Amino acid sequence: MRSSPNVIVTGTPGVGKTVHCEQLAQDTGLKHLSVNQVAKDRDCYEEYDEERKSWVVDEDKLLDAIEDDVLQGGYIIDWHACDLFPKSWIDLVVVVRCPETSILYDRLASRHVPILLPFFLSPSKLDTLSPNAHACFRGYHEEKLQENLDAEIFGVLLEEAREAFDEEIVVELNSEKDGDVDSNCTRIAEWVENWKKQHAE
Ligand code: DAT
Repeated sequence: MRSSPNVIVTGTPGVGKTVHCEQLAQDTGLKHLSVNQVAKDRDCYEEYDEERKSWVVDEDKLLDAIEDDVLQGGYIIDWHACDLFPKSWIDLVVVVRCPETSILYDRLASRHVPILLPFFLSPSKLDTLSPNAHACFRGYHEEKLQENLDAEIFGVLLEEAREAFDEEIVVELNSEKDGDVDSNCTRIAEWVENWKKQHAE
């Protein structure tokens, strides 16, 4: 029985998961678990998907890597997917949203192209590419960006969360303007405190 809750913060890339997790970790003392980072550190990749130009995470390996820690409680899990985590591990699922797609577009467009490229292609190498190869990567970047905007418009991550977890533990919070992160984190921190009180022996 854990004495601190586990919270997932999920949502489309660019909605603000990381800024929420970092602030929440400060506000609540829960630990920020970036799944991206764990997958890199613990080599939890299955294969390279040529079409999507990204590495596919080996979910079983990833769950094995974090299970012992997460079962202790007190983690904020930061990832764009949530349906791989067993229901029994999770106490709250926060789906961060950015319904105003022009805001999300600007955030994603301002991300440097190499972030979306295989990580063996460093920014310095990108500068040495021919104009054609550069344009090809930019085209990929645009396609990926549009894919993310569509996912946000259709609420794909919210739907996934509602299918994977009981609806009472799934909350949707907007992160569009300055001040949203603070107010969302205040709400979640209050929820964490209440959870702890209710689960104190
Ligand atoms: P994610 O982890 O979901 O990919 P992020 O936390 O890196 O997203 O945030 C993407 C960018 O958007 C980053 O520059 C911070 C900014 N951002 C997110 N929410 C915001 C808000 N409510 N007000 C202003 N900027 C915000």
